[in-house]
Amino acid sequence: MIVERDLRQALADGDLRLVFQPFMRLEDGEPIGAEVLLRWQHPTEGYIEPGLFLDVAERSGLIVPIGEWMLAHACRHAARWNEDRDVLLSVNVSASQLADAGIVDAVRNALFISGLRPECLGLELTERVLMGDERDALRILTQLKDIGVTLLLDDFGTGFSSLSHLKRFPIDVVKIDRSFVEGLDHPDSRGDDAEIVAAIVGMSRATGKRVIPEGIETESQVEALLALGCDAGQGYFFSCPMRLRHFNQWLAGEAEPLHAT
Ligand code: G
Ligand code: MN
Repeated sequence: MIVERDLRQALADGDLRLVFQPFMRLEDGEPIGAEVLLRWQHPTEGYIEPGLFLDVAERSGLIVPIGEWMLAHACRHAARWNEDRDVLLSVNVSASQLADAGIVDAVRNALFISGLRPECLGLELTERVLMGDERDALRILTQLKDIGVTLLLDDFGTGFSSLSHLKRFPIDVVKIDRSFVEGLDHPDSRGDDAEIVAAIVGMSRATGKRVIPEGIETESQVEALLALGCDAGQGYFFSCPMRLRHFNQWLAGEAEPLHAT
């Protein structure tokens, strides 16, 4: 069982790692950004899935220092990539991070120290994160938006009040949940999923938001998404999350992306 003490130690010992999964332009497969994900390389237990420790991190409050560490490192890498190209690097933000007003200072500090342009830092929020006290969430998101960062709504379409979230919060990018992308491959459900994706794209466009469908696994999904008016996307079809070195080499055109073996 994972306990708080182990996780605290992991943070101190540098056993938490960042991996990077690209966002691609669908038309030509050019990288336009990446999502940063967390991994724990345990010295004796081996690799531990984030699903197994994020809960402990949330409940113990350790997610706050872990989140600050992620922000600082992510911004430092993104600042370097942005010397050559425009890359959006997005970090997932959990409910307790958003409830902690310290996130505004953490974002400001990470941007200041790295020199990264604010719009190149993305913060991904799930609809679950926005539930709780909506007025508090709105206040903090407004402060973050004032700094100039990009706000992404993650797993869109799976939450309870998706449309009201789009209306209420200053969202820049809608990440279409992979459950809608999956069906684009299957003739049986294709009709429904294609209509739903088309509706999300239309609504997002009309309200000035970009869309990034997630969980793209096949070329025919890419084609379907292009036909539905999506210009960007993310998923194993392009690459699994890559370690920093690999990601750097891939960005420089010196390595292939990572595909599941
Ligand atoms: O909730 P969020 O969208 O942040 O989830 C990110 C997770 O989704 C990561 O663990 C990542 O490995 C996984 N993921 C990324 N691309 C794909 C994909 O194409 N298919 C599936 N099934 N999972 C994916
Ligand atoms: Mn995400």
